[in-house]
Amino acid sequence: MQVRMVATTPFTDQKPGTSGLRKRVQAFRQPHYLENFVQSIFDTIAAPPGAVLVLGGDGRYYNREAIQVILRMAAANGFGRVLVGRGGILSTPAASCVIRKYQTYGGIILSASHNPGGPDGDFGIKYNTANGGPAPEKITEAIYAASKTIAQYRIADAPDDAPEIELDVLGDSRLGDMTVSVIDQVSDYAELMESLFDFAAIRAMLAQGFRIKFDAMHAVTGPYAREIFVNRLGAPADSVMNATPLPDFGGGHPDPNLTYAHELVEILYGDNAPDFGAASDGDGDRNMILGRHFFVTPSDSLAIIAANAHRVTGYQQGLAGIARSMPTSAAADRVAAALGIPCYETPTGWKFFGNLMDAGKVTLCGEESFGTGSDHIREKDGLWAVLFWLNILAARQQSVEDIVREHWARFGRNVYSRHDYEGIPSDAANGVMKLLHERFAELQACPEQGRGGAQFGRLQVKLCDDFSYADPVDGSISTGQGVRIIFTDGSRIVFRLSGTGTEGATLRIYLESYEPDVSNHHLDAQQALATLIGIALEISELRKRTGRERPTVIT
Ligand code: G16
Repeated sequence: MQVRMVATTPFTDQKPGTSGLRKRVQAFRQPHYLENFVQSIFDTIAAPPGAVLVLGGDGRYYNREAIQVILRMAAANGFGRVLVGRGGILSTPAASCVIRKYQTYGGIILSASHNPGGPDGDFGIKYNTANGGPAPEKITEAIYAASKTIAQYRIADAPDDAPEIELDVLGDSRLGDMTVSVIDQVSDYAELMESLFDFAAIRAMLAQGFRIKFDAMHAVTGPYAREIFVNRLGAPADSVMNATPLPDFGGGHPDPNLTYAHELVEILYGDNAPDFGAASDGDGDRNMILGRHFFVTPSDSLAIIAANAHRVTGYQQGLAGIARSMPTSAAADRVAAALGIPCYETPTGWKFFGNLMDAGKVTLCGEESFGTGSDHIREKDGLWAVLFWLNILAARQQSVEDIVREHWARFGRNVYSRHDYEGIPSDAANGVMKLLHERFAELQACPEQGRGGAQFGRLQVKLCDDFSYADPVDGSISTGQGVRIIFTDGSRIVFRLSGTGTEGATLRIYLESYEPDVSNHHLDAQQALATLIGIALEISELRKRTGRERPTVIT
């Protein structure tokens, strides 16, 4: 094997965002762009010679080419073995599962998650550590620092007789001193799921005529969903829709929410709707849960999963604690309080949950951005959440809607919505965030001047800040994680700029109020939150500054 040292110059824009480096495919296709970032990862993690790496992606456009490059770079950088999902495919949760099961040094996951794919779409790359989870900020910052000073990268030349490494046939092949092991991308993950949930009870429920529809959105979960729902649980084949992964996701936007998963939503809200619907995203870590004519917000889903965990095989020993990202509603906090377990509030990004899970402080984690998971792996897990719900449904023999309404009746309802303004000019978005910071003083109470917090009708501001987090395990501090405006009755508005977009800026507004009164639980969230929505628009001058009249996506 011939190893080449290739001279290169740094790119200035390789700063990982909320979840790895995400850019347009064209950006990754620039000469040296991918190689620079991969070498920056390898230089940062300094794996010992012979270390084992996991490699796979969500199958989006450019996945295969990138895998060929990364394999040759891994060989040149002294890795002993790389476990690659067949066809270069591994869902994000499956990659986490494989890293943990085979105790590898870490893994590289190729995905831009829910962002559209194709030649004009997005690509992404992230590094996961030996615990199976996304690299924490201190590592992603070090990777970024390395990318700013990189001068060369190492890559093995492909042999003339085998320019492409075979990815479609299970088994081992050699690349210089390194072994490339192509593994089944589904089986380890499916086995793990079977160990956590009562498959017999779910199978019996399906056999009795309980109908499900899972939308794989032409993304990575198709083969996983077929194996689990159809082959192992006996659901009819048409229970899984859009099950063939496509490099451009069929031209769709593989984000499981009410806007982008509209095909599924129409089925679940139509005549003769199935009992249960769910969807997952590009790389299989997100989930959306639907009942017949009913949508479960991700924040409620986390709370309901927590409140029902004792009914589910793998969680009967109890929960150590729960963690949720700051913008996620406090519904889970109420369940944690009732269970007498701690609830942690972290910044947005699954990477912040890793330490808590590794330290045994939490069992369940969740985010409003359609992410739910547990300490079975270190990524959020779309199919896991779907199976958790199916296990609860099999145990309770009630409809999704009845389970949610009973939950609200017991704990009260944290009415919740998120409004996204996508693709707005960065200057306008930054201007809104700056204005909000400038308004902290006028919005907050000032006891010296004998002034209370600003009053908006019956709502009075109690606190405004930019959220910061001190990790209780390693003490690291993360600042600037979202502007919070909290009112005296516990209602709140959060403003945040997304860290996963690739075009302009996406401004997210998170809205939450608490409604203990059952007679108001039937209200539509937008109706119930109308006052808060008005306040958010007024304080931020969002319409004036962005020229947008309404959000791009409401969830
Ligand atoms: C990623 C992160 C999540 C985060 C989400 C949205 O999800 O893993 O933790 O909540 O992005 O982040 P933002 O609001 O910054 O866009 P995924 O599914 O894209 O990997």
